[in-house]
Amino acid sequence: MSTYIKHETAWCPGCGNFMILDTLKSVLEDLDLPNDQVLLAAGIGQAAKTPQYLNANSFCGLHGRSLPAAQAAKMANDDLTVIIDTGDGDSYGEGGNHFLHAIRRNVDITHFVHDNRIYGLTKGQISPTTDACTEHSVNKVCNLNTPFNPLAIALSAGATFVARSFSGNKEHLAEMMKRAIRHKGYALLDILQPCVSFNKVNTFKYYKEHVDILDENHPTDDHMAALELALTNSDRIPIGVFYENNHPAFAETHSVLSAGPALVDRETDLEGITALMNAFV
Ligand SMILES: Cc1ncc(C[n+]2csc(CCOP(=O)(O)OP(=O)(O)O)c2C)c(N)n1
Ligand code: SF4
Ligand SMILES: [Mg+2]
Repeated sequence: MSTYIKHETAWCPGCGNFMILDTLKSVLEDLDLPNDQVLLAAGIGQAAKTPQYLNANSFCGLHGRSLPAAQAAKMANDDLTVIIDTGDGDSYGEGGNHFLHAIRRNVDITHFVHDNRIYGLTKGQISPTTDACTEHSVNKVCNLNTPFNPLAIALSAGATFVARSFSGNKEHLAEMMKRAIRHKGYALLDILQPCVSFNKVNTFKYYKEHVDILDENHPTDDHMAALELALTNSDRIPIGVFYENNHPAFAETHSVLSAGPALVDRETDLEGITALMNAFV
């Protein structure tokens, strides 16, 4: 029996989050990851509830602040599989600054963004990825902000794995999740997720009609090709792995982290720490 037990959820019937939760659960089982060796981190929002519905270690932090905690956990315990599973507002809005700098640091963590292009929990305010000139429940005028392009921004900041998937295609989503988790370094998977209650523009039907699976000849090692693809102004939405490289992850290049076992398994020099603390009294 699965150890990743599913609990009762508080999402609207038909929400894209259900498929993401189900897919994540089966991916963790398929990868044979023991649930005590998985950390799911999130901030606040509908998407950010996901870790609470799975039986694994979890961290729920302030809005947008799960990335630093997730990186710290991975640095302390390299045996953990660390997955940030949260929303577009949490990741690109409130957590935008952490997003940029987590990419640059390239700690071996996986970042799943449930991108419903809206603030769902707070009832439909525009998010960084809301389409330009669209109107929503509490935003009754055309959105005048230029939409944030998470894939292009991640690529420009030097992300070592960048991909997109769609919650309406379970097989594709599972494959992308597995590749992102297996990647050694920071991996971004932006997941297109309909919010049936507050985003009446980017619906299941809309995505079914606009999403294209990336051609298998797309060169995933070509940074400029990935950037060009991410910046292409078209109503077609490619999904798949845009880019991946094998640059060493943070722990491999850091002299202390690479020098021995995980920090949590090392002897603690209590006397040295006490002396250091006392120096500040
Ligand atoms: C600092 C701060 N600002 C704003 C809020 C209010 N707030 C809570 S959830 C949320 C929206 C989250 O949006 P997103 O991450 O896209 O998640 P969704 O609900 O759409 O899944 C906002 C604005 C907050 N809790 N803290
Ligand atoms: S408000 Fe939107 S994102 Fe939140 S549970 Fe309902 S459909 Fe899903
Ligand atoms: Mg959202």
